[in-house]
Amino acid sequence: MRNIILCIALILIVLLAGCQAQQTITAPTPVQSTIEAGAAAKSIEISNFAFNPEEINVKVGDTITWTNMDSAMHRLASTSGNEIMSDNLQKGQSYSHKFYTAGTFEYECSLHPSMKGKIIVE
Ligand SMILES: [Cu+2]
Repeated sequence: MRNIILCIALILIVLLAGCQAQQTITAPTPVQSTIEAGAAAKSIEISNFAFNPEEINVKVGDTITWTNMDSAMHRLASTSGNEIMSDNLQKGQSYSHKFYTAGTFEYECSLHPSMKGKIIVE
């Protein structure tokens, strides 16, 4: 009698565990949502003292994130105006900027002015 109760208990545990496992597998994966419809996030890598890509086309409302992959520090600055202006970026640090107006925005690294980049916002 005791064995039967143990058996039933074991079967119940296995069944419950099975149910939970199935729930985990069939749980819907969340759909990645953007805060604003149509707005995109673009990224530019700063590596080997260059912006990669050096020139990029984006749409109004897009956000660009620069990430410094160099051991050297970099600092972004518009070459005219002040649309793009970051703090000093250490290795692994990022700077993001959202573009609200169309136009061509040229920038450089103010610590290494030979590093040039261009953002074309359409
Ligand atoms: Cu630099």
